[in-house]
Amino acid sequence: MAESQLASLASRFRGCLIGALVGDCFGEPFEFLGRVTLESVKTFVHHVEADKSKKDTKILHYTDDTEMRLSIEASLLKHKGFNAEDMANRFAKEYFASKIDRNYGAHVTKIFSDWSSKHMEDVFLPASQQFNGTGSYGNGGGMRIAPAALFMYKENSHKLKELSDKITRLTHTHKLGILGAYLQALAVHLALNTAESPFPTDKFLQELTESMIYHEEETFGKYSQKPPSDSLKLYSQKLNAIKEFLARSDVEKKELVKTLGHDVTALGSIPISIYAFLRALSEINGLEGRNPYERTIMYAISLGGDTDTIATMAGAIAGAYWGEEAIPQKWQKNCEGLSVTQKHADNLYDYVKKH
Ligand code: R7I
Ligand code: MG
Ligand code: MG
Repeated sequence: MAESQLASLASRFRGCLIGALVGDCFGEPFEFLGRVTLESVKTFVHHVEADKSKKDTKILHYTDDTEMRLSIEASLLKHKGFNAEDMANRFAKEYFASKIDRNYGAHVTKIFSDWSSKHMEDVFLPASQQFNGTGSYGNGGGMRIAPAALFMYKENSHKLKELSDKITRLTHTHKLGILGAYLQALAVHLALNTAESPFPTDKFLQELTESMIYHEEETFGKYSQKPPSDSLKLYSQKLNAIKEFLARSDVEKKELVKTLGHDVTALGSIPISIYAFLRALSEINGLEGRNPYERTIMYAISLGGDTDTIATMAGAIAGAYWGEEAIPQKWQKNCEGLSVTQKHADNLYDYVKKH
């Protein structure tokens, strides 16, 4: 596909969800491995692509990121919108039914047990009681939120936020967990709605930053625009840092990770996912001959840390812009859950077209 040729909307719906799936499945073997390099990611991808003997090709399993995403899609489609009890039931049912360890976050599974063991009048209650009542700021809200952006394709960002917040609050009630999931949803929504080529990076970052400043002020009150020197505590500050990094050609992984993070928190993983997508719009040393979607996934994983989640979030944004055709067939067919993901993408596209 020529990079200047934009994919159809149906292809972008598929690209977004398959893009997320591939990021999860490819990132999973590297999650919190001590040392991940671009070379080790390339070796892994070559192995997947070699595909010499079908017998040797083990399917790559997805993790919690995808399992929960699939439940969100099924629930939104079934109820033509958000239904808290149904979505919670699906999250818990899939978790307890799975024969594979999907590597869920340490605290979120307690919520599933609470839903299952107690008569829940309020499905939002268990999440709000976690961490002494502040709720989780893990990246579990952001990792699974892409379908909300597809479902809200025609709606404005306020409607998108309403849906994103409701879905996230089922398991994550900390303000940073909720805001982070919305930032990821908005990034996917903007990418999906971008009809310009080349990708308008400055405009995209400006829209994300303005929205974050607005909602951060609403959430935390007015704050100084000057970031604290030791760490960045707000999404808008991290987005400013991304802009500065993109303007430089000499950014080392160490500096990126120190500033943006690559951990299981929402604040420590959603900004670096957005950065990976934007950085991969341009050539990356060592990834010559790879298209921008491939670069996004390989580069995102090479940044280490929470690799399945960072690659799934970066992959959702990249796929929403570049479309399904940008994702190599060999990558797709090695991932567990491809056909159900394709079906959900098509059903969401049909739903959006009719409403
Ligand atoms: O956010 P969550 O669903 O985890 C998602 C991550 C992804 O990387 C997946 O791929 C999977 O591997 O896990 O699960 P939570 O248990 O809600 O949050 C993840 C972790 O973040 C928690 O287990 C805590 O270690 C940490 N954390 C907090 N620590 C202190 N105080 C989240 N919130 C807090 C907090 O308020
Ligand atoms: Mg995971
Ligand atoms: Mg993860």
